[in-house]
Amino acid sequence: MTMSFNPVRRWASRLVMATGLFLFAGAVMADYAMEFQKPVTSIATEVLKLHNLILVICLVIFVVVFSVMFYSIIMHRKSRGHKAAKFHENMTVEVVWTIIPFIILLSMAIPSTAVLLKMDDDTNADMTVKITGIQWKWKYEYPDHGGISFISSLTTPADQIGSPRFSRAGFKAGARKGENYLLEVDNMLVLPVGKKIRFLLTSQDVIHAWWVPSLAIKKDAIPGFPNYMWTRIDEPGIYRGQCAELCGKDHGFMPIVVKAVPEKEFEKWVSLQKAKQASAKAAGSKKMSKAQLMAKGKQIYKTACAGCHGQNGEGIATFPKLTGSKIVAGPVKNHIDIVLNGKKNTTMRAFRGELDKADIAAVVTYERNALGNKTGDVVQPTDIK
Ligand code: HEC
Ligand SMILES: [Cu+2]
Repeated sequence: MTMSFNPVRRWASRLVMATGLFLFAGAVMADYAMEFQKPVTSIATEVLKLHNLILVICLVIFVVVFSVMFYSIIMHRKSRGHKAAKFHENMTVEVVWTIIPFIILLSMAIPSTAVLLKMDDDTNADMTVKITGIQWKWKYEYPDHGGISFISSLTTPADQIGSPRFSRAGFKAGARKGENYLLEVDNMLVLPVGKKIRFLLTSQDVIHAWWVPSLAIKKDAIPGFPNYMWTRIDEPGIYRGQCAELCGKDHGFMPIVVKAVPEKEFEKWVSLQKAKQASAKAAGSKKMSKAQLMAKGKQIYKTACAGCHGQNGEGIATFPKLTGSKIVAGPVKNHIDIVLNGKKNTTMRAFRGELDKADIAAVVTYERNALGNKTGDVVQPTDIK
């Protein structure tokens, strides 16, 4: 076999390879859909159109500027005998290169401002939903619907997340990743279609951002400061998004899932939620068996506590382990107190607003009788003050 060192042939073969790779990449990318997510609100459609318009304007500028530049460089080069012109203060040129960019900017600014104004107009809403960012989950409240309120947290099993490079204590690597890997939650934000929904957005700890691409809304959730945005969803469906502001260790683990349903279905969901809320309240005054408390407690521990204290109570990084903890082994009163009220100036926050009495009783019972602890104590919802 002879090797060709002819530079022309070498470059030609490189070009063929690059073209092949490019075509191959195109075929692969077809699976990943290069386009934006399908817009399902009028605003999202307008945002997409605006994006396309500005992309085309930029492309035209690119082609025109580079064509003139390359034409001039090649056709008017020195070796052809051309000499650089020397002139100063050419009025015509200066007027032209001021006016053209001005017109281009206007052609972008006018449609952009129109869309921005529409996005900003949250008046005349049919209902309000309050969204609170919490490290690392979302809380949703429906003040217009009997104050329904719930927490929405990630449900992707830990074993899918574990990997040798990204090892989290207690996670086993290697499980096959599901279709909605890291974009699945226990409680979806259920919304009616065709209604103008106003969102009031804030945070309990650090800055988060609520973002669902197919609704084209994204805004910061800032502690101590309310932000507003709105949407009107046209098509029933499930739309997924994520926190879009780096908010700490589990920033990538606080997805958003919106379920848009017809109004009738929404009303049904509302009454179901109200009934659930009422029965949870009633559970606060009922006794539960130890097995019930342990099962409920385990589930709450996994979603609300394991992110810091570890799947098996071993603690993660600077977060303390609960296995053999003095508070867990000590008086029940102090244990309940730290879960209810948190500890000032630490990331151990008050769970008072997030968990109800039965939840707190269950998680405290669980921590005292699992995770390597064995106090034998059973805490009842009625013990939570
Ligand atoms: C964001 C991280 C985080 C989460 C989530 C969290 N904790 Fe904590 N927790 C801490 C930190 C930090 C401390 C240590 C506070 C201190 O300095 O005393 C702590 C301390 C505790 C203690 C006392 C441990 C000891 O020995 O001092 C208990 C009990 C406890 N947490 C229970 C819970 C329960 C129950 C949950 C879930 C409902 C939970 N924690 C969720 C961060 C967290
Ligand atoms: Cu966040």
